[in-house]
This record gives sequence, C-alpha cells and structure tokens, in this order.
Amino acid sequence: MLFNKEIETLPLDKLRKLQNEQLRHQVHVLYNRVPYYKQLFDNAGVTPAEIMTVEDLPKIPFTYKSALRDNYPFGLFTMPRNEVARLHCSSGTTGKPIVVGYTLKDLDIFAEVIARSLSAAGCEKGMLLQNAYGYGLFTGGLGLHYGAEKLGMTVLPISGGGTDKQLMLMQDFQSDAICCTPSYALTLAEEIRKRGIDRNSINLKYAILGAEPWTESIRSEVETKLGVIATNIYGLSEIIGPGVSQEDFEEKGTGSYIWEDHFYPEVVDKDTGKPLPYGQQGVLVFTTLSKEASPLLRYYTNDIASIYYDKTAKRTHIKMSPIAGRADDMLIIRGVNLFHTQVESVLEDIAHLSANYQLIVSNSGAMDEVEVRVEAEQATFEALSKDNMDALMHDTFVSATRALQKKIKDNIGLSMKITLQLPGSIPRSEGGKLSRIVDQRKK
Ligand code: DLL
Repeated sequence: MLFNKEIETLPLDKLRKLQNEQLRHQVHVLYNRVPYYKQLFDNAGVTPAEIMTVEDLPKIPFTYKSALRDNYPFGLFTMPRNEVARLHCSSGTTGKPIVVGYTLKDLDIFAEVIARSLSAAGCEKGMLLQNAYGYGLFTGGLGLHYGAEKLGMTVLPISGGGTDKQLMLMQDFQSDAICCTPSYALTLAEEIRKRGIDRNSINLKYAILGAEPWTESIRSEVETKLGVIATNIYGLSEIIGPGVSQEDFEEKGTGSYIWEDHFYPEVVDKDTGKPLPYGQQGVLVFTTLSKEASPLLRYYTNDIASIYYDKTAKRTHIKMSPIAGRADDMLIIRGVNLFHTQVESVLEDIAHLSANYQLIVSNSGAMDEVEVRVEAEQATFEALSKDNMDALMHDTFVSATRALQKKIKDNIGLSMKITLQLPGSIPRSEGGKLSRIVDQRKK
C-alpha cells in the first residue's frame, strides 16, 4: 500500500518543479536567518539568486557535522528556540552532541515520511507495531512512534532492550511488526530459539530495521528465525531521523526509496567532492527541502551509497543502495579499503557459520592485520557436540573457516586470520547500535 499515492507516484517533472520551488525558499530563509549560511554563501561568492534549481546545488559548499558542533546548541536554527516544538540530539564519539530542532510542521513531515515508510515495509492500519528503537534523545523511538500512529497502527512504545519483556509482550499482544536495529533483531531471534519459544506463538510479519549498516546475510538470518519480511529503513538526525529512505517489502534488494519531495539527495566523490552519476558509489549528501527549524543545505553525511531511478518500481522517487559503511569508519588495510559489511556479505554464502562476527584490527607486526572472529552456527555446533568433545575442531568447521578465508581473499583481496568462536561468545546488541570493529592498533 502507498500511504500518499499522489506524492509517491508524482511524475518526475512535477517532482522536480516541487523540489525547485521548495529549494529556492529554503535557500532564501537560510541566507537571511542563519549567519553560518550567509557567510558560507558570501565566502563562496554565491548569491541565493543563483540557486534556481536542484542542478545549481553543486555551487553551494557542503555543510559538515563540524558546522553543527561549532554552532552548538541552537546556532543553525532559523528561529528562536522558544518557537521550536522538539529537540533531538545525536551523540558523537566525543564531546557535545549535535542538536536538531523541529517545529510542529517539521514533526508532521517526520510522521508523514515514517507513515510512508511503514506502509512500504508492509505495515497497515490496525496492525500492532512493537517499537524497539530507543526513546529519548535518539530520533528512532519517537520518530517511528508518531509515524505509526499517523498510519493508524497501534504502537507499543517498549523502546530498546529488556529482552524478557520484548519477548513476553510480543507473544501476549501478538505484535504484527517490530522495528529495531538489525543487530537487536538478531539478538531477539536467537533468544527465541534459545528459550525454546514456539514460533507459532509469535505473530510477527514485518521487521523494519535500520540505524546501522546491515547486509543480506543478516536479512536472511532475521527473516528465517523471526518469520518476518525484513526491510531497511535509513535516516540520520541531522536530516530528520529515520524515514529519509525506506525499502519496499515487495521490492526487497532493489534499494530504498528516498522521500525526495522532502530530502534531495546527491552522491559525491569522497576525494574530490564532485557529484557522481547515478549508480556510482560515493558519499551521500542531502538537502532538506521542507524543514523549518533546522534545515541544512548539502549536508555531507559520510555514508557511502549510490542513488538511481528504478523505472520498474511502484513509486517514482529515487532509490539508494544499502549503506556500505561510513567514510570515516572505512578501514584502510595494507592499502585496501575495507568496510565491515564486505566481510558480512561474504559470510552469507558460507554454511555452518553464524552472522555474529567481529573484526579485530591490530598492528603488532609491521603491518595492519584483520582477524575475523566468527561464531560457529548453533545448530551445526550442537549436532557435532553430541559425539565430539571439541566440535569447533571438526572438519565441518575447519572447512567452513577455510572457505571463508578463501572467499575473503578472492572477493576483498585481503588475507585475514579467521578465528572460530563458540556460539554466543561474541557481544550482542542489547537494544541499540552494535559496533562490529575492535580497533586495537597502536597509533
Ligand atoms: O540512526 C536514525 C535512525 C533511527 C535510522 C532508526 C533508522 C532507524 P543517528 O543516530 O543520527 O540517526 O545516526 C545516523 O546511522 O548517518 C548512518 O551512518 C547510520 N544509519 C542509519 N540508518 C542506517 C541504515 C539514526 N539503514 C547514522 N543502514 C547514519 C546503514 C544506517 N546505516
């Protein structure tokens, strides 16, 4: 079902017209009301009058996360704080968080794009959504919450974590859909199996997963173990939160629709900053077209993806590929660029290994080394343990780890040490985002 059929299927020429009108207004507001943007334009020798269409966007320099930090807390707002209805924060690795503001109209837009997203994910009015994204400063919980209500769903605002209660209410209330991070979906799926919960006592049909990179290997694990159709939801606080893009449950694997009447995307070369053609992978850059309180022009997300139109799709809006990783999280190992999702993708094809893994990066020798710690798959491990004391040493696992090592070498071009681990030994998501990389390099 399409939540807003008219907009979601708007012919491209009309969509562009709408975007251009909104962009001209947005540029005007930012230039006149936000000193940071006035200076950005003046320093670049660009006037607002030169930005007539989205094709003119490359004339404007990027806005980086540092601009939000430097103007902490409300310096990039277009209006006094007392006219803002809500604040959210996104914590960085160090220091102060970045702050984003929403007017009531912004909150309507937020709910609208989430309602569209949940619809695309398969959800319908009347279904029960177990919202296991964190409530609070994080945009996930409240973002999904109001969008689900707008769609007419019943929302269970359980927030992240508290696995016992998640599983109890999931059964007692017969939740139809769940939204959480993909790593937490894996945790829940595993706990269901571990506790011997009857899958027939669970009614979940859809899982809306995002807030961290994930691949087909996690999708197949979550889908089989939870019995759901799992789709990808993407977003970032700076742009609005979740619901910048969403995958359709009947078009799985073909990318996620960017709701481009509100968020105009570009993909640029990570080294030169030059716009890249559709289909080519680079850094995603977004311009908010309709936001009132804290709009941004050409926000440099650091997320690596490609964008493209899918002529065979249900909607006219542009699609984006899954995020390969963040440019600032990319490892460079012996000259080879590496995202942890590349290892995760390879894992999907290797039998008897689970999707729980960690990359340990070290430099005790002369060069950087990556060790892949991966868990033996529970079912195989249990079967082998019955008649073998040390199941991890069994030929089945030895061949699986060799196959993984070879596939990594063939596909990624790096030799990595593979260490097989006992099921359950690698850290799990306890409700939020999970880090897959342990960087032990001495600087
Ligand atoms: O994670 C918003 C969100 C909440 C998205 C719930 C989806 C679901 P931030 O905490 O500001 O906001 O983190 C944003 O998380 O720049 C990406 O690097 C990453 N990210 C978000 N969604 C995905 C996804 C929320 N589906 C940052 N795939 C972004 C890969 C994602 N990475």
